[in-house]
Amino acid sequence: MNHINWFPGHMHSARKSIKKILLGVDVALEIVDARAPMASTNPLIVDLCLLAKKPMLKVLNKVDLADPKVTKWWAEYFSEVDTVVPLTSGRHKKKDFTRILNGCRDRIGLSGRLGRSLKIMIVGTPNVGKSTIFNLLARRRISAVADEPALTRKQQALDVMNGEFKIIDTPGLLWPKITEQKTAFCLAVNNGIGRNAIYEEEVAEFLGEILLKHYPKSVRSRYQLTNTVSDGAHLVKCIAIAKKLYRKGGILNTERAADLLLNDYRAGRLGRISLEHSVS
Ligand SMILES: Nc1nc2c(ncn2[C@@H]2O[C@H](COP(=O)(O)OP(=O)(O)OP(=O)(O)O)[C@@H](O)[C@H]2O)c(=O)[nH]1
Ligand SMILES: [Mg+2]
Repeated sequence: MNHINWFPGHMHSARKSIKKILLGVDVALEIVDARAPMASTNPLIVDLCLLAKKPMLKVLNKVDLADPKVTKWWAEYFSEVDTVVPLTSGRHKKKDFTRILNGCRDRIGLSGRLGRSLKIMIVGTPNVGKSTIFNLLARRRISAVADEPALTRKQQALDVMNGEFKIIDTPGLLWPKITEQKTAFCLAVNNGIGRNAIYEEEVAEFLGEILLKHYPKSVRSRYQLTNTVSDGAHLVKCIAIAKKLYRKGGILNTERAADLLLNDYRAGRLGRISLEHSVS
């Protein structure tokens, strides 16, 4: 696989406006996907925050889909290098609202803030749940939410709790050349890269490798596999056979099997799964 270059036009303007808006906010609330928190950390955003000297607060989102033991490990890891608010539920209960707000207040310290609103900018890679968190903080559905990358195309701001704080939702941002193969695949498995940018079957094979290594029981029972499965590509073939997915002429339809595997994973039908289990 060559490097991935999925940096649509709106991301160029998003990068420029994020850089500008950052100057006027108190804290950047960085949303990452708990299933792949390293891959979904955007180095471009980290650099912009460093440049603007703005504190960041990392939220591990979608924890309901991630492996709880692995999420606990990541939360501890990040709390040593960053300030993290690991959400305990993907359903975003009321306590997540309070936890995020308190996290932001703690991150910047309350001194000097009294009498004016706290400005929070929500940032992150595509499809990690930024607009969902925006709506959670807004306590109503304002921003459109869907399981597809680059849904939000423009930033939008809202005053909440009689102006006590202001939240800004921003479009998902990637960086121009994703050279690290594992990063690109993790983003793609989690539906964070446009489908035309990366070969779907390779993405499913990458997921297959992780499933066979860390969650073999889940995948074997889901597709009722009894034979030995050697690798990700073989897994996709076995799924095609198990689900009787054939093209005309009796050729195995591995494309549909790849799609099935990815959709089952994304919907949580394979259980709670993490893609990244360590830093490297
Ligand atoms: N299971 C689960 N799904 C979530 C969670 N947070 C968000 N989602 C879903 O993830 C998908 C993407 O959510 P959005 O809030 O649109 O993500 P976004 O980061 O704003 O996406 P872009 O604007 O495209 O960059 C939607 O289908 C949400 O319902 C969560 O904690 N758990
Ligand atoms: Mg959005």
